[in-house]
Amino acid sequence: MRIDIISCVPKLLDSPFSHSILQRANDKALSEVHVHDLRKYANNKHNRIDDYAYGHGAGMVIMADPIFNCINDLKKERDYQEVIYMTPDGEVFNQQIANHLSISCENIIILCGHYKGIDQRVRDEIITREISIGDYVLSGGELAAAIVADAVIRVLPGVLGDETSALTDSFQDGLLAPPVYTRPKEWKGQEVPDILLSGHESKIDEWRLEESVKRTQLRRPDLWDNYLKAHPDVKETKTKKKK
Ligand code: 6GU
Repeated sequence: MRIDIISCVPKLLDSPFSHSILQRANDKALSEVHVHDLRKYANNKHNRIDDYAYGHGAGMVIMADPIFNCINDLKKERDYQEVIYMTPDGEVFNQQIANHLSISCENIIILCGHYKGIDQRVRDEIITREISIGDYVLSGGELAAAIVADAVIRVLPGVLGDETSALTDSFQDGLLAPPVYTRPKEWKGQEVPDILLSGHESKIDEWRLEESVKRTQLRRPDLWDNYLKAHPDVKETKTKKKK
């Protein structure tokens, strides 16, 4: 998968893709991330890409032309399945969206907003999808774009060493992940749960599911509600067990 990120502060994106899993995905040629400086597409000699908003009070807005020119140049080279605009008023990002993008896209453009946003006409004309990472406002879309790219790349087949490890992430089955332990067996008087040392695989899986359920019920009743709707069979056994 290829991800092209367009930004007016490209330096903000130097580091996230040069370490750990994302670096490895890049080294294994499973993903490539290219960052483009929007200022290079300014159509004036002062390199200006923003201007005052029409109407009063709204602040600076990124102009349509630099964005259009940059995306057009990219589209001349290859087809893009999605042109995503990162914006706090977009659809809230989640694991399902990450999985979907990962499965269905070969090439993606991610456009980062800044200031008061981008000219609405670009959104209407070129953008295929608008994504937010949550209900709070960041100074720009760069960190949000890095988050989306990370979540999408890590679920590409072959990126994680152990193929099953993305499947056991929190959210993949609609539940939070269970607790995990490593050595030492006893730490500050706290023991690792016996079941994990038993070697009894099916019992361990059962314990993990129970812990996932408990954690989800306690911390994310909204997720638990959705889980029950998707698994009508679970409702009975779990509510019986709780009694
Ligand atoms: Cl995508 N951009 C900005 N600027 N703020 C955000 C966001 C995006 N998602 C949540 N807050």
